[in-house]
Amino acid sequence: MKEKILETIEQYETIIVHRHVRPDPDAYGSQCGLVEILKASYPNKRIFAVGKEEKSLHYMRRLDTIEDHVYQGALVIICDTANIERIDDERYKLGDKLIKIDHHPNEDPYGDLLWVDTSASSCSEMIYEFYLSGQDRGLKINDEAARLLFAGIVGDTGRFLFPSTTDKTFAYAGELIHFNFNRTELFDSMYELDHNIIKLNGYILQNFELLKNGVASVVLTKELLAEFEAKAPEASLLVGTLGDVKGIKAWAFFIEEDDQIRVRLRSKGPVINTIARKFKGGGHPLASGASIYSWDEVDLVMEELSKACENY
Ligand SMILES: [Mn+2]
Repeated sequence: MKEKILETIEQYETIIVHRHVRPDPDAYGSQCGLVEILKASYPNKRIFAVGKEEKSLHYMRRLDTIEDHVYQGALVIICDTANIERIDDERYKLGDKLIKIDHHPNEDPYGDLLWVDTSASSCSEMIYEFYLSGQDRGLKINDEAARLLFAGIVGDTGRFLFPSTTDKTFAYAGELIHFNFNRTELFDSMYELDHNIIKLNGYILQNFELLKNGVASVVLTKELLAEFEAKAPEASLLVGTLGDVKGIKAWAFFIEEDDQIRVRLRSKGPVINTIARKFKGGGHPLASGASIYSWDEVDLVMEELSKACENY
């Protein structure tokens, strides 16, 4: 499949790369890492990374703004995005051909060409593998691409902590750090938090509820977020914080936004993306997200989580 994708890329003069909404470092890393690799490899092609910019990810790369007509006859590649509804910028439809490159379960097999590898720690890892496989056909990498892919891998593996981290992940990361970029600066950009967010984390640690069956929950209302001057996406960054609690099996963050309550689900074993799917969401087996629209639904999510933990 990698070869087919490369053959297709060779045939197009314009290539536009998308990723999912509410981007994370792997979404940016795979999207922009691929763009940098293609730009280095094909200086005469027109290659763009598009989507709504996320301010907290400006340190990764700024995105390109393009007109609709650029899509005419273009190849569109979507990175790190399991389903069509999650693609950022629906103009992906305007292109000539569509390629999906992703590491989430392939529930929505969209696109003319698909390369889905659920054993990959991150989509960025797949992009590096794509580069390796195409090296002898002229694919080139540069420091910037290496920095972006490294950030994506670090982001999606929780700094190499998650079980999705394999020997391949370490091997690729080991190769990527030979490129010239400032790793300390990158880690600071990824993990430094404003003091109010650290304090919100303190609140979460003081107030989470852990049930006997290993399920925990945190409720963050709009009022509470306002108290800490925190925005919902910033609060979402703290969801991993409960992973260190002894005895915890799975947990949920309920974060109130203007039009919905975002549900962030994490697990140390029980599969929870099946639960996410019941509440208009999805994701990885041990890390997924969903949406509910009233506080009454919190109990329903918690019941499902309890069931999953008790059956585990
Ligand atoms: Mn990813």
